[in-house]
Amino acid sequence: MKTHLPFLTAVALAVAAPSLFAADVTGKVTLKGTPPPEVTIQMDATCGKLHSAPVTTRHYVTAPDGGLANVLVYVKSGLSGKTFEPPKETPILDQLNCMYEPYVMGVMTNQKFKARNSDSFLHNVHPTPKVTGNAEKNAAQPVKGMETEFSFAKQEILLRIKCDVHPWMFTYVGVVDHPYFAVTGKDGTFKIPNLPPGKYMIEAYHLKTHGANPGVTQEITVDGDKKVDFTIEIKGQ
Ligand SMILES: [Cu+2]
Repeated sequence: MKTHLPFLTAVALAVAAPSLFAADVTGKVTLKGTPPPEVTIQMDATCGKLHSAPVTTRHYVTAPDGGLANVLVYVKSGLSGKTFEPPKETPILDQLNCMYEPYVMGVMTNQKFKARNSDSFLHNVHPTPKVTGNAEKNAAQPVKGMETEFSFAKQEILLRIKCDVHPWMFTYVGVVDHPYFAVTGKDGTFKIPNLPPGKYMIEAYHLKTHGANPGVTQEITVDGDKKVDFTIEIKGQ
């Protein structure tokens, strides 16, 4: 029996002190209510011929069960006083067939990301921030494969980027002043990894639903992996 004691001690410690370990916060955002129909985009001839079917706006991208894509889920409060280094990864914001991909993405403040032109004609990448300290920029990309690096210093939810050549091309970047954020996928799920133990307010923000208002929030205590689901309701219908 003696030989089992170290193992049991280790188990007891792990159970007694779960708060020593960072945890994953996962969940799903579900849309309640029927979204208005998307609008068909009227592309010019050059762009139109790249698509075999009509392309629409992406205001409410939902799964059959109501899972809502393109929601920025992030820690709204609970991290104050802490500073974080921006992640080394440089996410790609692509321009392909006259559409931005992805439609919503997240980066940390001062994290570099690259806008790329994957089309064989001119796009320009034109961020139009509203938060003081985030600079408006404009990068013409006349050649296929061109990449331009961007980063923004201040938190902004969400920062709009447009293409001036193609007036339907918009994309939105959640600039968050820490690394604990995620954007929901096509099924509405998200994962915020490695959140340190603590008490947090988590916000789920959806551009078309919330606009200038805050998203929906929940308070959670992270002392191990946590599941937190959100419902976003379309009002006024
Ligand atoms: Cu364009």
